[in-house]
Amino acid sequence: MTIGTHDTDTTKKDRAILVSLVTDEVKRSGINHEYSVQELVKLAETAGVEVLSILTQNRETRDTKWFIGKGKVEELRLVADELGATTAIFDQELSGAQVRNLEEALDLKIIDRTQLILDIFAQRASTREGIIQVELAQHSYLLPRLSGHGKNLSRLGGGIGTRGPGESKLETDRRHIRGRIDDLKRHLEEVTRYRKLHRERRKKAGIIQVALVGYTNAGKSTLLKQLTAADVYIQDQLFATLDPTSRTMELPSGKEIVLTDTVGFIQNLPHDLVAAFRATLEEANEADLILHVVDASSEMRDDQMSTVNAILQQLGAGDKPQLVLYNKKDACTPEQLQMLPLDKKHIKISALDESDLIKVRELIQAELTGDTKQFRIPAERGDLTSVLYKIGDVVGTEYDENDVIYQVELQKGEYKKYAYLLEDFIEL
Ligand SMILES: Nc1nc2c(ncn2[C@@H]2O[C@H](COP(=O)(O)OP(=O)(O)OP(=O)(O)O)[C@@H](O)[C@H]2O)c(=O)[nH]1
Ligand SMILES: [Mg+2]
Repeated sequence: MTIGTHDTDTTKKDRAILVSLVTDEVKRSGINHEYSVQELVKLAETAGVEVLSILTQNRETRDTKWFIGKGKVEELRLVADELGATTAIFDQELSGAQVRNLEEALDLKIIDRTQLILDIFAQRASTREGIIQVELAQHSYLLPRLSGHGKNLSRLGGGIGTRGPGESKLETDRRHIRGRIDDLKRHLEEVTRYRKLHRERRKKAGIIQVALVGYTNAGKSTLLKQLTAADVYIQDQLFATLDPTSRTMELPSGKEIVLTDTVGFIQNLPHDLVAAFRATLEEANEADLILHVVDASSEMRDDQMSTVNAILQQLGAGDKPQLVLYNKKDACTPEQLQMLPLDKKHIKISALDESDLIKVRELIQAELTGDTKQFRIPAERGDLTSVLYKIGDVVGTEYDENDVIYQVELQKGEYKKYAYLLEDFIEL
């Protein structure tokens, strides 16, 4: 049996059987378990796993010891033997004891949905920040699952990829892992501070920040590439993007803004991951405007949108101005297109259609710029001139005796901040 440690032969693919347990609780929760399993297949493939078969069990509750029923464990063993599986991947989260029991009974590597997602992130992480965040999430996930059964620790840490916390780290005790978590948190704080400084600098310079946010595989990176000619990684796979990428983009007016591509969301995003990726996700939080990119051709469109909105809420970015871009309209059925609730803030596009990109640019501009206002500033209040340049674009100046009349195209957010200084000088 191979264990995903640093010396694993990566050319040997894990061969997995996927297992889904549909309990009454799952049914009540409204989660579409069939779709969830489809997504698990994609996640497994993304992680480089060959999916051999899918086993589903309907059962009132989960089994404390085995998670699935004892009979199903036996069935799993037979199917695994027959197909030559190395791994079983469960669609729900398992307890440490369940993982150990199953591993001992089946001699298979046991992985759950959360661990699979963590593994994908570990394979993808490339920046210092990304690597720290993933390791932190992995350790936070593993810590409560360690219980002194020494020989199992390495397996627990095994994972799919070769970049999980290695065996050597996991053979150490909990105390060591706690220490490592503290270290990682400290590193992360540094990175977060740096990122914050950077953002504040952009903010001070009056640069408007717009974030692309959405379910994984919706087309966020494609849009960034199309709108800014950025050289980014685009793949028909889940979690192609992990680290945020920012590029400047020009609006039709010629004004430049910063557009940021972010990590995709998924239903049941592991809690530890959301916590660890706060620094990254913070980009959405700090944006002046969120572009919510939706795969309009997905059968699960509405569920995916709710997932994204719920996570935005959780991050404290729920009330940010948002434009919804229903993407992949070229791949939609006529019925799907008809169902789209379109208005000024919800438009249908294809990231690959030039004329739609123009629409997106215009929409962003319209959303960011408010009305044009005139201000009459007396000569002795020259100090207010710099404020006028902060609240938007000065598009015209006229002189009238001792006053200067400025025409300003307002930036909504900025104007709000300074309106109190300017109230008395608005020219009606
Ligand atoms: N048909 C069609 N495919 C699209 C469109 N936009 C993006 N795609 C495809 O959708 C897949 C995912 O695109 P990405 O841009 O990587 O998606 P993402 O939202 O960045 O995904 P993650 O980084 O994984 O969260 C790729 O295969 C794209 O080529 C579109 O308008 N129409
Ligand atoms: Mg992407």
